[in-house]
Order: sequence, then C-alpha cells, then structure tokens
Amino acid sequence: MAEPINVVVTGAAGQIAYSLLYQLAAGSVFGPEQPINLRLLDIPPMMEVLQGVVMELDDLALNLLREVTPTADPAVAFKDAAAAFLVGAMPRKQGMERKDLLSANVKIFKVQGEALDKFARKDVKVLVVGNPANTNALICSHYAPSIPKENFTAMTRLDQNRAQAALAARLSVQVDRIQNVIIWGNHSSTQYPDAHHALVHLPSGAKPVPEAVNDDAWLNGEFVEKIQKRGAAVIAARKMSSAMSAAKAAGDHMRDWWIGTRPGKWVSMGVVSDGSYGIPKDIVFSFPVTIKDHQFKIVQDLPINEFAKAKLNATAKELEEERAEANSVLEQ
Ligand code: NAX
Repeated sequence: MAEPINVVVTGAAGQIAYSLLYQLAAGSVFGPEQPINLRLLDIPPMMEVLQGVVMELDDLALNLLREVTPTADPAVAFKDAAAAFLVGAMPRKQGMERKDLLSANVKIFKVQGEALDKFARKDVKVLVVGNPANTNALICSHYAPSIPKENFTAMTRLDQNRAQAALAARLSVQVDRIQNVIIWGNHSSTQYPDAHHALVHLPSGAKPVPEAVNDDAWLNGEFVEKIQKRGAAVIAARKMSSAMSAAKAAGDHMRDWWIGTRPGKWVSMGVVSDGSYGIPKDIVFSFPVTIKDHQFKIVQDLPINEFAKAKLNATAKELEEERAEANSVLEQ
C-alpha cells in the first residue's frame, strides 16, 4: 500500500465536513489503495465538538484512515498537506447576500494561504468550498506565492451536479446519461449553467441536449434560474445551507482532480483565469476542464453565442467587483 497522504479539512466541526469526512476515510475520493491522515482545522470554541467528530472517525474502524489530528492551529493542520478542503467559513444565512460574507471571509483565507505557503507540500491541491468560494480561492493563492496558482480551485461542482440532475429529470433519463453541462463563472446567482454543449445518451445514441429538450426558452430561462437559485431554495426549506450534496460535490471535484476525467468528459472547476474565452485574468472563474496527471486544461474553442457571452461577462464583472472589495478589506 502507498504511504499515507495528509489531507486537511477546515471547518471540520461543521455540517459539510460531517458528510465529507466519511467519504475521505472510506477511500471514495483518493481511492481504495490510498491511506490518509486527516488534519482537522476549526476555531478554538469548536474543539469540543471536533473531539466528538474524532471519536466518530475512530468508530468508523476504517483501514485507510491512519492519523486524525484535530487542531485550531493552521501551522499544524497544513504541515506537509497533499490536499486541502477549505470548507470553514461563515455560512450564508437566510436572506443574506453573498457580498455580506466577503469581508468576514477574506481574512480567513489570507491566513490560510500564508499557512499553506509555509507548511504544505508545493504540489498541494486546494479546493475552496467556503463562500464566496471563487474570491476566497483567489485570495488564498495570492498569499501562497510559492505554490503554483493552478493548485487553487473553487467549487462549482455542486452547481454542475444540480444542472445535470435537472436535465436528467427533464429528459426522463438517469443522471449519468447527461454529460458536459458547464458552469461558467462565479458560484453565485450570476453563474451561467450552460447546457448548449451537453450531450444526452439515449438508447438511439448520443444527442445534443438542446435538440433533445427542444425548448430553448426553458434552457435559457427557467433552467438557468433554477440552478442559479438552487442554493437559496435549499436554505429556505432546510433553514441551513446545502451540506450533504455540497460534501458529495467536493468529493467529486477532488477525485476527478486526483484521478483524472474520462475521455470526452468535462467537469467545471473555478480556476485562476488565463484569459480563455476573453475572461479577465486573475479572477477565479469556473470553466469546463479536462484533467490528466493531476493537471487540468480548460476546454478550448467552444462556440459562445451572444446570449452566452452576455452571461459570461456579467459573472466575470461580479468576480472583478468581489476582487476589488476583497482587496479593499485586506488593505484596511
Ligand atoms: P458550518 O457553519 O456548519 O461549518 C463551518 C465551520 O467552519 C464551523 O465549524 C466554523 O467554526 C468553522 N470555521 C469558521 N472559521 C474558521 C476558520 N478560520 N478556520 C477553520 N474553521 C473555521 O457551515 P457549512 O454548512 O459546513 O458550510 C461551510 C461553507 O461552505 C460556507 O461558507 C458555505 O456558504 C459554503 N458552501 C459552499 C458551497 C459551494 O458550492 N461552493 C455550497 C454549500 C455551502 O453553501
């Protein structure tokens, strides 16, 4: 068996972590041959709760799980980390705009960026889940200059999974029959869930989703809005933000990054923009990517119509505004 790798989960006493930790310990993210040491970071008032989580991890009695280290010290948590799930943040409450969260959260991601820079492996793979996820990932990468910026990503996989599930329901097929739906931009209500390049696998063969749905008004209207507002709908019903589905999506994101995507399949990830599709550089923007040997590549040359272009510009603009606000908080 391989040597254990150190995997960090921040916000480890919170609700997303509670669903995520089992997936990690059971081998469904890094594979059934990869033992892991879990480094669980939370804030000092949560240490007692975290002890309870540690007890439950012990009681899982799983072979792949080696050391479990609960801590409130980023220096301990990030030491020699190979992968980090940055989940810990202030969650969005009902009626709260994501922008309100920004100033509370950028400071956390500055500290964690600095700790990653000092203590983690230089090939550490960082997935930011805590909102505002894209801008938090950008801040984190800025404060970790010794780690390549490609190693910092933000989660839009939950949005992708939601979009895939909504299309499968509309077309009355199983969810794995839908592929290559894209989430462009920010993990916020400006994101653009784009089904125009997606395929559905029917008994008669693969078909473009727009052809199979045959209702552009729905694809450009109701579908887009439903995915954009799904997080808010879950909060309204549950009085808490998505947790089980968010943890599952975090596992999906990291597994694909670690193991690679299957031929012909794309996934959406927030990555530091390289200017593809005319998106400004130096924002963390969700693009369709393929992954091989732990490296992602943005899928190039997809035709972008005027409708899509306007959506991409709007979400990029929001990310530029978030970056400016984050910088002003950090300069104070
Ligand atoms: P919880 O409030 O249940 O847990 C958050 C945990 O983070 C708490 O235990 C808290 O003590 C801890 N924490 C706060 N500051 C910390 C710090 N500086 N270092 C370490 N830990 C810290 O929230 P939960 O429901 O788990 O959500 C976590 C984050 O995920 C929120 O920001 C939420 O908005 C975000 N989400 C992101 C999603 C995405 O698709 N990118 C979807 C789900 C979710 O909304």
